[in-house]
Amino acid sequence: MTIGSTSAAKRDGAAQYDAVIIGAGFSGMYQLHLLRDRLGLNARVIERGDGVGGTWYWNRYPGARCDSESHSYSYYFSDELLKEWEWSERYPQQPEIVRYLNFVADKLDLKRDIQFDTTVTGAVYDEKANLWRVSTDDGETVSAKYLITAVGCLSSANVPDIPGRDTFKGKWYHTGQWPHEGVDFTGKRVGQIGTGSTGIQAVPVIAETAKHLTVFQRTANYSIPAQNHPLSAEFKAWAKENIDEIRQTMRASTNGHPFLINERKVFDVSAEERRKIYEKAWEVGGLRFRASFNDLLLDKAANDTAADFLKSKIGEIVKDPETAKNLAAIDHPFATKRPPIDTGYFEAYNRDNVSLVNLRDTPIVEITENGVKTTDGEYELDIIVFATGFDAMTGSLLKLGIVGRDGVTLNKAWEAGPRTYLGIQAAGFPNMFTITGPGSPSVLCNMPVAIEQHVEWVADCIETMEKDGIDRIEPTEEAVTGWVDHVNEVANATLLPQAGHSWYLGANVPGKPRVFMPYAGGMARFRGICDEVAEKGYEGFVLSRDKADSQAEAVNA
Ligand code: NA7
Repeated sequence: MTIGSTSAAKRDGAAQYDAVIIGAGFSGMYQLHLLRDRLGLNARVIERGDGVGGTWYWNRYPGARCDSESHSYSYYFSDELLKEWEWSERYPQQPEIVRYLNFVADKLDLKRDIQFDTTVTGAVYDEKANLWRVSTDDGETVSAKYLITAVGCLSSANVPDIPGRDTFKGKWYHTGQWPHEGVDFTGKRVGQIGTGSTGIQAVPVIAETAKHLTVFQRTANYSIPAQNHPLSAEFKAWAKENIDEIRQTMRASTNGHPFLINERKVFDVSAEERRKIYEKAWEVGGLRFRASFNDLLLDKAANDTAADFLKSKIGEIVKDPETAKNLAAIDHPFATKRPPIDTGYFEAYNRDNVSLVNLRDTPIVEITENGVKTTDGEYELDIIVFATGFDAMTGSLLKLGIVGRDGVTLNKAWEAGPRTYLGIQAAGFPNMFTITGPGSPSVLCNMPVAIEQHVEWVADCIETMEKDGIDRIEPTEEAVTGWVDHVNEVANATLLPQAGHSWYLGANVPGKPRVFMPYAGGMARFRGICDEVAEKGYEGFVLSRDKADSQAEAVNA
């Protein structure tokens, strides 16, 4: 087994590591911990930001908060970490999450092996040397046997190329690239484009200080109150005393949350009972609403009952009938796009300083130097907030400049859409692992649960390779094709692909291939499949050793 040294070996003047990990969010940090501290490998993390946090490092917009409940939005690999850390609210705010990740990084002494403020500009597989050559914007190139991309699913900002954007005389910001010093909205006329999870969180907070906030809505969205609150001393104690049980629930659940989806079906109960169930779920709040019945994502008629309930709530909350009508004009089944949860979103439209523009009726024509012009007229603005989401799941990967075997780029290999085996590896890119990549549950799951599973699977795989003297691992084309088919099959068995404009399908980015990217078969099932693949000697992968004449020889074919 290769035992890592504390500093990188130098070959041809360049630092050589066992593993290079790109990104220092939840995934990259844990991957570093396992490779360095469990396997004894020499691993280096390269991170663009000047601190840990990944997605949470960048998403500092007003109201930024996690939609997973805080006691489940933690690393569960260490009881010690769980016992030492204390979350303050049901849903953690962005600064608290960054504090948590710094606590973990310090506790595990991770920062000494993270190179901050450094952007990867290319990662090229050198077949002869069986090394990844990773170049960065500081002009350096390092190499490693293993390349692990831990770049997150939602970290490549999608700033729409609306004509005239650069002529705007005011300031504009994307929520995912928010200035660290914050933005003062006091006395400002603000326009916000986008009403996804981010936009829905931002509206009530921006409205508190802006002179006026105009929300430009393209697709109306469901939202469920988060019912956020400070955590009681009793709850905090309960969470620490029941770590095993919570871990078990999250592992058994479809979406990695600390609650299970109810077994009953929508039409098993009377209309009156259903209404009561939905009312109760509304009061409990958050993503638990989705767990009220087990067929909400399988049966359109069942889904309609939830959709109608949620639309009726908008009508009850929003006083202006025209605004209420536009907010409730939702065109997709409930939860087929990521369902937002909010704190005072619909209520914000009852303020005198908030108004809604329905872009379906009056689309944006251009951005002018003064503001946003729709077919209905010009809205004069001082600040535009783009809450327009991300080039999700593949955007950040494709920006890395990855080149695999025979000079084939990842962009070329994925030009018709991402193709992976288990979301972990792509054919033609030996020893490259993607954490929560397309084809894995990732964004359909409470992310830390998906991340821990992937990171641990990758660490186990690398451990096996090092022990057995394996030089490379790579999936077969057949395994990749089989997995892509399976990902489509399980998605098509649900209503999820019915939201034709969802980022799950890549439909929010012009020109992006429309492929349902996350694995919709459930986290627990996915974990079982991955475990079985490993138990069967990495079925679907080719593991090979170099022979003396440097030709590769498959060892598990
Ligand atoms: P989302 O969910 O992709 O939402 C982006 C929003 O921006 C959505 O309402 C889009 O409308 C809108 N949008 C995007 N481009 C445009 C243009 N060109 N014109 C008008 N409106 C536009 O991103 P979020 O950041 O809110 O959430 C991402 C995830 O982060 C979330 O699901 C959680 O998992 C955490 P559209 O629906 O495309 O018509």
